[in-house]
Amino acid sequence: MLNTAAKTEAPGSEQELTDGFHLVIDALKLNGINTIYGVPGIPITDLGRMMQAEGIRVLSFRHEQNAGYAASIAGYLTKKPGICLTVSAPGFLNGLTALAHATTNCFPMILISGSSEREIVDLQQGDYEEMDQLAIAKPLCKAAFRVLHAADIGIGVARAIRAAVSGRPGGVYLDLPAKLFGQVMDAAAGQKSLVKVIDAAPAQIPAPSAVKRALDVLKSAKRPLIILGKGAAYAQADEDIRKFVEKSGVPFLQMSMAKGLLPDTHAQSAGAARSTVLKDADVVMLIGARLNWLLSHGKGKTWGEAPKKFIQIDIEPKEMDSNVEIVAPVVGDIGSCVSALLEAMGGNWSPAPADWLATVARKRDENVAKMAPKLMSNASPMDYHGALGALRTIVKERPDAIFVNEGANTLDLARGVIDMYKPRKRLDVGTWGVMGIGMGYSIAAAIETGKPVLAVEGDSAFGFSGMEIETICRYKLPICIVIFNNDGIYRGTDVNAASADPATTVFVKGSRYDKMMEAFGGVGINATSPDELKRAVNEAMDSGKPTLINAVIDPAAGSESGRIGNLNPQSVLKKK
Ligand SMILES: Cc1ncc(C[n+]2csc(CCOP(=O)(O)OP(=O)(O)O)c2C)c(N)n1
Ligand SMILES: [Mg+2]
Repeated sequence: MLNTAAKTEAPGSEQELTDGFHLVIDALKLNGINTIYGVPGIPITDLGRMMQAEGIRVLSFRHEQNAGYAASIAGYLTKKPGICLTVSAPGFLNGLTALAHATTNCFPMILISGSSEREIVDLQQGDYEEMDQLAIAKPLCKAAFRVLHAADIGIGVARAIRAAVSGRPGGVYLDLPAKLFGQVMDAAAGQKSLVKVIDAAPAQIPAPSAVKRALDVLKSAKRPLIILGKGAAYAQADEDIRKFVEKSGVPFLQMSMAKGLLPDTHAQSAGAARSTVLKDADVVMLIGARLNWLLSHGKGKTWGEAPKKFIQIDIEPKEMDSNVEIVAPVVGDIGSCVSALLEAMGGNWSPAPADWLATVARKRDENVAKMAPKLMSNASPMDYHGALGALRTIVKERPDAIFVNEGANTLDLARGVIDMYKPRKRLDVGTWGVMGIGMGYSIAAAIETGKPVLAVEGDSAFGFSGMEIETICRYKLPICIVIFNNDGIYRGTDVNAASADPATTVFVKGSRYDKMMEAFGGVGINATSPDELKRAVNEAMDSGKPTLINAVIDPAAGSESGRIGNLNPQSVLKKK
């Protein structure tokens, strides 16, 4: 039953009452929100308890940032806002990084935070966990709201949901002061105040003229390229996107989290010929992908000398011309746009020139063949390619599993080596290249999809959210964590010549992260060769038991900053 109101004896009459706690719960349930990620404490401990009692799944984390990352990826996977629930000031701030991350990555998420007494906070009189949270959240998210009256909870929750998922999705902050939860009102009036959000993310249909313009440009191309971004994966328009790409006959690149939207092994995939297609293409169609740093802003060396025309499909009009001229902007939601493109192509569309596709395929096959022997190495200590070769086979055999990935070399090399076969199976550091998403993403992926999770983590990356292995063991989630342990950040070989302190990028040599897992009743394994690693991962995936595998990687194997070392500023002064 939705209405959680309680019968209360009011003097003289029996009146049914409800309060802020129950109205928040009812408002969320009415809108189909049934999972919360958070950390309890004043003023939201009882809210969490009551939510659980009312059948909402409440996952209690060890740090709000990880709960926030979990909520953000839950939003990406489900197209419903992921909810993170935090306490005031420090809990709120811990969750805020994830809220900003959700906004940057266009994931729908709502950070609901308890807050302290407005009257005291606003006079800066030093309340318990005093902070003007609404003001701080505002610049970091898509929208921010505060509810002061129980009768407004329904509207507040509805606005937060709609703001998070409509248009370009993003993070929303909802501030709920402590006093609100205890406010009492008539239950029937409370019930009436709730709002069910109808059509939370309305379709945004592109203009037919924009669709025609885009197809005209595509038709004129000699060497076209399609780039699929995570916006395309988010749209869940998988079938239409596949049909469109296949009908067009155009080679495609998939951005990191779009990998698997079409199988990476697809005949038109240009994944292993990235530098060739970026340089040589004459028309580039971006679908749910932004021309940000991840695509070198659409200009410069990466994009070569050949003049290019860009077609861009995005829900956000402001995205157009952000870095280069877009000759054919198509604004609308990806699902509507792709279906309109398909329809407008008609029955006799001539596919892209076959010689271009053949050139791309040749280059791709050459590069794949070059890489193959490296992936078969069974050397110990392992290098990245040997270890990834083993994991690549496992992912191929288990295409439904979710693959979570963070680190520097661990991320960049895994992205290149591990083929994905189904949409939304690869979850990683996203637009910011942020470390710390690993355990939060893994937990939410397991909870939201019910599928097994394989998390491949650099030893540094893992450290940002490592304490959540207790959470994983507590909820008995089918998550297998593989730590690529090379004794540090990028490499474990740096030396500090100036003092006895270790170099800034190195960790304790020979650490055994597997022992941490055992402390919480999970399975811990130390793997020193690709064969051992393969056996251990397969066993973990078969058993579904929380497992952590410490994969010992040669500390000298990595390179500075993985594949993006060029972004490091250089000192012009001579080294001392
Ligand atoms: C929140 C955050 N802090 C710091 C960084 C800088 N950073 C980039 S990669 C990385 C760790 C790389 O080491 P590891 O995860 O062990 O991967 P490896 O290259 O050793 O395989 C760090 C600290 C970041 N991206 N995000
Ligand atoms: Mg490392």
